[in-house]
Amino acid sequence: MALEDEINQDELIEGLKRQVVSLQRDARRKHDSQLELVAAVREAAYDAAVLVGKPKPVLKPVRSMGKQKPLVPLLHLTDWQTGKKTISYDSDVAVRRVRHVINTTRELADLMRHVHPINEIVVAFGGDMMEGLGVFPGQVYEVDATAYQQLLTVAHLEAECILSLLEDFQKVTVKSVPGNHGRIGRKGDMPKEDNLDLIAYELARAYLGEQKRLDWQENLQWHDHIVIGNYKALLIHGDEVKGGSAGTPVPPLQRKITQWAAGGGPPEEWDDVYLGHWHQNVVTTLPGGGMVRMTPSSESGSIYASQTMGAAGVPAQRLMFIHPGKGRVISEQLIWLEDVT
Ligand SMILES: [Mn+2]
Repeated sequence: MALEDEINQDELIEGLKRQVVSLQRDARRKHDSQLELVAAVREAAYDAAVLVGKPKPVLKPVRSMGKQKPLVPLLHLTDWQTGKKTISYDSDVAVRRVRHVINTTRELADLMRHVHPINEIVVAFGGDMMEGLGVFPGQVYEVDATAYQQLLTVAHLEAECILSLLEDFQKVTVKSVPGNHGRIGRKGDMPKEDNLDLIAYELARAYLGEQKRLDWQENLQWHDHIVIGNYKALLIHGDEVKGGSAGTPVPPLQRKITQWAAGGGPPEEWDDVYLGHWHQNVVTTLPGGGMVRMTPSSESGSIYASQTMGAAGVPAQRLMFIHPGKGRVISEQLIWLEDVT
């Protein structure tokens, strides 16, 4: 056999081998296609949320913008409860809903840019970004991931949100507070600082690598302070407010925040308050004119919410546009999520 033929023969054999492997793979796939498809989709969703290596600094965006006064979006991301499993929610749905919020925010900011310069954004992480484990008895039956998995998914997702926003905004500022679901063990077992939310924020900051246009300071307190020009607001998780009745926490919420405003609260100056925790959309005005905005969760189908509050909240996150000169919100919207499944 000529050398040329031998090579061709070898190639042929190699080609056939590859084909056999591929056919075997196909056969196996068809065999449990249903199961494999489900597994593949789950894996893809997780993989996509996982960053590989340290990201390079994101390139500074260049945008043409309108001539009116500049605006700053304030995006309130809260109560993702990642890891919670209900009839319409699980870890994968959480990832898809969060991505939808980020994409919608980028689109809305682009629309506003026709009229107003928008160079920066403030992100407020409100806590309970993961469901946790052992927060209440029997919780282990209502999750699809261990605390370790939840922690990694959330930290990657938070980092991904910031990287995505850095593509569109010259400056990204992040404020963050822990929630009650990040608690490790039963209430009072461990110091407040031992909280999965706080660990995820720290991991996310580490994943982000060197991003010069990002300002995200560690905050171990139960409140954080949002300052956008003349606009000042308080960010809390919301479990500080106790004693809601008949499905609404509004009376105790108003009472507590009015007490804080009278000097019993955090020492910083603030007009508005942002909170989550209650998985409801509530906007209420304080006697002094400040606005309290309670943002829904991205979760849906909660039996607990149905039973205790008489309403399984409709999932959403909240986006405000702040006029830094006037020091107030000039427009806001809920980004509804029930169609993102
Ligand atoms: Mn909570």
